[in-house]
Amino acid sequence: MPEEDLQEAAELVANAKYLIALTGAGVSKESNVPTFRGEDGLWRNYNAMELATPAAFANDPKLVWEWYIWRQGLIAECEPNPGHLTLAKWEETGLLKSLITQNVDGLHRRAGSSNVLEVHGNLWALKCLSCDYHGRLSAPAEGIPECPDCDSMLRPNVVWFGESLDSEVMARVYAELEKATVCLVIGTSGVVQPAAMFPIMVKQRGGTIIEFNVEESRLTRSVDYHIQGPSGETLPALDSLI
Ligand code: BV8
Ligand code: ZN
Repeated sequence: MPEEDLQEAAELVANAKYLIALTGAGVSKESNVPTFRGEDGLWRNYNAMELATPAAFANDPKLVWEWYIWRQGLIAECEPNPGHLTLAKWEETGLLKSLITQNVDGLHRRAGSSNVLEVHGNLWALKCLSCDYHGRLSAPAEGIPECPDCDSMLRPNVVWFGESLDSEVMARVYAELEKATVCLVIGTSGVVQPAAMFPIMVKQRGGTIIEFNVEESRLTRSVDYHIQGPSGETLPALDSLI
């Protein structure tokens, strides 16, 4: 990564009128949370494209719950890394106005970020298939959880493929995209829609995109700066120049 890129990017971040961030699984990689499409990806072992769908759950809720319980057990052992902590610091100092994450691991909040928009839901959140009960696990589920109000089966309150993103969350996301002058794009392959469109919408309004990734993504050709390297190192490195 040429030093001048980082220096220029640091000036853009420090002087941003309205800075937002979009994160994906890569920001949690250094916390030992597997990414979705990497060599250790969740997809390879569990073919999540088949598991993270309403049809898979209807067909075999036990198998889908086993996958989520396995992920809950894994993520319960993970800690936020310096990349999460830097983003939380930038919110604390008023620099970062909002954080839009595709991740369901909850690590941004655990790092201290509070203005977090979880567009794909949260691994610990539950909702009932039959009534409007919503709950939250504090530890990995033990078997298929049942609704305390109507005894129906509960499901993870995450957004599966083919499901719409929560309309209230999306309204807040679009409001942030409207105001953003600089959008950080951290650890995402840019494969999943509509999240992959968010940085493009900022750019179309004249905003600047700064990408932090270990390799090129589907978004790289649209970004203004590509800061190469693990975000657990590159975000603190940029912070040290502010
Ligand atoms: C919807 C929750 C519409 C569940 C997830 C054909 C073409 C285009 C789109 C579609 C299509 N067919 C279907 C669609 C739509 C579909 C979609 O986008 N499919 C893709 C796969 C083709 N999208 C949907 O279905 C969405 N809903 O569109 O609804 C609709 C309209 C009307 C009415 C009804 C419906 C819902 C999508 C949400 C799916 N849910 N997760 C769960 O987690 O169990 S998505 C899942 O992928 C995760 O949330 C994850 O965050 C997300 C995106 O992946 P990434 O975060 O980018 O992770 P990935 O592994 O891919 O990449 C990691 C990156 O990190 C890499 O670039 C790597 O280089 C980098 N990295 C690695 N280490 C580091 C690093 N970077 C920095 N530092 C490091 N150390
Ligand atoms: Zn219920």
